[in-house]
Amino acid sequence: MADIALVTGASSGFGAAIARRFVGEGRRVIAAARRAERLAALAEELGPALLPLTLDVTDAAAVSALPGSLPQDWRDVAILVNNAGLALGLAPAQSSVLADWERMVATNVTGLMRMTHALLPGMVARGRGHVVNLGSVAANYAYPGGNIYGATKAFVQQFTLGLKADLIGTGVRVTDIQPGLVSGSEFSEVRLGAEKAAAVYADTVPMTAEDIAEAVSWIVGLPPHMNVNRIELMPDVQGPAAPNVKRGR
Ligand code: NDP
Ligand code: 8X3
Repeated sequence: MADIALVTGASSGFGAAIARRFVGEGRRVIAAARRAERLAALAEELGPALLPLTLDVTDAAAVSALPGSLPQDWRDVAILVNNAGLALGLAPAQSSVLADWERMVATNVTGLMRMTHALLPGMVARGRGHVVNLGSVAANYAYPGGNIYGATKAFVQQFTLGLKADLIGTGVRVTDIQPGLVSGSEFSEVRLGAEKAAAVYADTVPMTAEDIAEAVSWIVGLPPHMNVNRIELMPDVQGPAAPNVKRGR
């Protein structure tokens, strides 16, 4: 029987690219997100190897009921890709909207935590599995306006490493993928609105959602004794910046 992967945030960007890649490689994919019509289109495109699942990762009851609410022959999830996530705005902390901060934490931190809590016991019981978390370079390099978004991705990094410590010898692997500039998703539109989003990628060659899917595919396809703990990915046009210095007053 083909491996079953559950990919959150599969209605767009990385998640949709990962779902396509996995199905192309012979896996069965549970594609989860809130926008049912997007998932239906993906199911139409990819056929019976894809099960669309309307799910809000911030809905605690829906997530905890998840393992038992999947169709019987879709329950043995071998790969969980915790990809659903977002950034909202680039305002400095002192003028940020608290509701935006709370939504980032609810999705990127609490949602990822709950999904992992729901699906990890089954993986350990079956003696195999892989939790792939979508972190970000924002966990490693603070930049102006990155405040809470970067902090949520720092959580993802530390939680991944904590899981690694707990999962030694269980047959369950765990990875934090930390991309930098990537186009081909709605990330910047969600963060900044459509008009400003275009400027983020203007006159650059960013990575693409398919590049991220390729990295995920490589990581989960490695021999079972190999675990990529974390991996940082940037396009060649990007690099970490030196700390800002304000001159004059
Ligand atoms: P997109 O905005 O294209 O995709 C985000 C996905 O998350 C959508 O499918 C959205 O679906 C889903 N989502 C958002 N909130 C929820 C929720 N509450 N419940 C379920 N699904 C939700 O962005 P990307 O593909 O670029 O981002 C994917 C991940 O990669 C994110 O975690 C992001 O932080 C991270 N990342 C992105 C980078 C980039 O430059 N693009 C770089 C580094 C990391 P729906 O609205 O239908 O629910
Ligand atoms: C998205 C990459 O640099 O905008 O996680 O934080 S960045």
